[in-house]
Formats: sequence, C-alpha cells, structure tokens
Amino acid sequence: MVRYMKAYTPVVFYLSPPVIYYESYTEIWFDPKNTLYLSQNLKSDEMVFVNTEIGGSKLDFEFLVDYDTHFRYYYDNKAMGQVGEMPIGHSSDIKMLWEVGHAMVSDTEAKHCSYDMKRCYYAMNVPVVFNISSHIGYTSGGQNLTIHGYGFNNENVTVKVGGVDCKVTQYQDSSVSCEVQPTTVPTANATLNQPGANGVRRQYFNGTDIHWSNRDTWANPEQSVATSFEVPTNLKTHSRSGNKMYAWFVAPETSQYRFHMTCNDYCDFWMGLNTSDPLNKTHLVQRRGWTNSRFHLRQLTSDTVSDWVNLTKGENYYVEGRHWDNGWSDNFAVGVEINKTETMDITNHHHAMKEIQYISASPKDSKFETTRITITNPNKGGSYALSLQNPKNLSYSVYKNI
Ligand SMILES: [Ca+2]
Repeated sequence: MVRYMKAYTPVVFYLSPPVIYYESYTEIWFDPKNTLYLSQNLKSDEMVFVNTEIGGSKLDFEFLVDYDTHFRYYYDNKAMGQVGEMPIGHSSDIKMLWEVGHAMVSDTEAKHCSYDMKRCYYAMNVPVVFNISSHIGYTSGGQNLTIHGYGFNNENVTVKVGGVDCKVTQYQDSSVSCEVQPTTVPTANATLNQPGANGVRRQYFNGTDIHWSNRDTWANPEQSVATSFEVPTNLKTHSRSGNKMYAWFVAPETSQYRFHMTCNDYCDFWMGLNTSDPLNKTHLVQRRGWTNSRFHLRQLTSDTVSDWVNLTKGENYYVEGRHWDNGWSDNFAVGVEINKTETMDITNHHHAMKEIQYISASPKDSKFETTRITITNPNKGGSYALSLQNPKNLSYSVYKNI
C-alpha cells in the first residue's frame, strides 16, 4: 500500500490578479501543508517550492522570494512574482511545482468564469502598451505611429487613434506600427477617468501620516492601472496604508447586481447609479473593522455586501473604492454578484453564491489518500520486501517483509 496524503499535497488557491501581462506582478496564494517539513536547510539559491508556471512560462521570484522567505503550514500564504513572456489569451493554466510534485489547484477559487459560463480561465494574459512613439498627431493623417509593449504578434491586431482605424504596417511581439488616417475631429484629451479606459485606476498611499481623519487629503500616491478590484496585501513599508480605486463597471446583462467587499481595516464602495449623471455616486457598502482577505465568501452582512441594484446591459457605471489600513495586515477586494432573471439562468454560474452553498464531489476532483499496488510477479520464494523511503529525509522510511 502506498499512502498518497493530502498532508503532503500543497494546494494553490488562486492568482491575484488573474489578469496579467508581460512584466506585471501577480501573487500566487497557496497552502504548502506539511510539505514544508521536506524543504528544510535550503541552499541560498533555492526556494521552498521549485517553481511556478503560468501558461508554461515561469514566474520570476527574484528579489521577491528566496531561501529564507517564511511561509506557514496550513495557512493561506502568498508569493509575488513577475510575469514573463507567454502567449496572449485565457488558456493559461497554473502549475506550482514542489519537491513532492505539482500542487493541486483549487477550482473553486482559482477558476474565473464570465457570468454566462462561456469563458473560464485561471489566468488571462493580455497585451500591454508601455509607450507610443508620439502623443501628438495631425488631422491630415499619414503619420507613422509605433506602439511599444508586448503581445502584438497577431494577424488580427488592430489599432485605433481617436476612434479612427490606424492602418497596421508592421507587427511583432514587442511593437506594432501603423499609419494614422485622416480625421475631421481632433482627438479629445484622454484621461483614464472616463468610460472606455481599461482596468482600474489605483492610487496607493504608503506612509505614517495616512490617517482616517485626513482621508480626503492623502497625498503623493503611487499610481497604477490594476486589472482587478483587489489590491496586493501587506506591501507597505510604513505603519499605515490606503488605496483609492476608480473604474467603470459595464453591466453584461440587464439584471440585479450586488457588490461584495472585504478589507482590513476600513473601506467604502460607491457606484454612480444615474447614467445621465455618472459621477453622482451612491454609497453602496461601508465597512469599519478588519476581516481576513476575501472574507466576503464566508459571511453575508450589511457591511460586506450591498443591496441589490438594477443595472442596464451595456451601460457604463462609475465605481469607486477607498481603503484604509491602520497598521499590521491589510487587504481590500470588491467582487460582484449577478442575480438570476426570468430570461437568464445563472444558477450554474461558477461563482454564484447559490452554487457555492452546494457541496459536490466528482471522481475527477477526488484525491485518494490510499492507493493499492498489486505485485504481479513476487520472487520465487513467494515473499518479498517492500521499502519506501522519503528522498528528502532518509530517516523517514517504511520497510515491510511480506
Ligand atoms: Ca490593518
């Protein structure tokens, strides 16, 4: 008998954010279980796990994780890594390799699906624009524009400048060039804070003077574009931190929606429900007190979930979040839930709260702790010795004469 033990099967919970791009950072959340016992006395160039691959491309943990990075047994750990070159798309899988083999990936948390279940993914790699060759053009057109970034080596790549097609002349992974076409209307001055902008505009505040009482005047944020409404945890170098997030939510169907929010320590979430006056925001959820990361999956109270709101398909709804951390741990995440309608059955939605309440098991998802080995050719005497040894620690072994 060989015992395959859950205690030595690490589990990957999810990537955060799951939408990634070349050179972006993402956190892998995992529980090493007892496997940590097998990874003692590491050399200086080793990590406690062997590597993590997304879509076959290794995350780069250099300067972020090394041999003495502390992880805990039976605990939600995280490791931040940088994304390398990998194919664009949503078919990337997550593989975290340990000395004992690959970790199990928890579908329940790691898999994301569109509300209609037509597209599911564990990690989605999107193209990224780092810079463009010119920010000034002419209505007469004819200008050559080169966009630098990653992920453009695709015959379907298209470029628009001010809403007008820019004729693609050359493309490769790291750049795409196009010829700007004439336009009668000069392009509006674009800021990220408008419908159509991608991602979530994030301002991160990290300092000793980040107090709740002066939350409206926090200054000098690090600004970035986030790919989900969730922030990395516990990165601050000062005693307190905060986040302000700005985005547009596009309702995929006309239905009721509610928003789940958790944080450590305080947070707020607003939405512009009046599409004719989108920046006139309504306070949907307010939390004063800390919870663990993503705690909204484990409780439904008025300070973790909003009332249902009616939203119209295709409309842009302004959303804004604010988070304040008063020391020690920090986290902040907002998620959305869509309600079933008469014309739309979403009870099978992967992340619907209705589904999560069911417990199911299928042979595919089962992990057996016991496996039987059949010896078909025992030696002549009719007996043999079976010895199993832990390659990482020779003092752990099983020996049996049978
Ligand atoms: Ca805190």
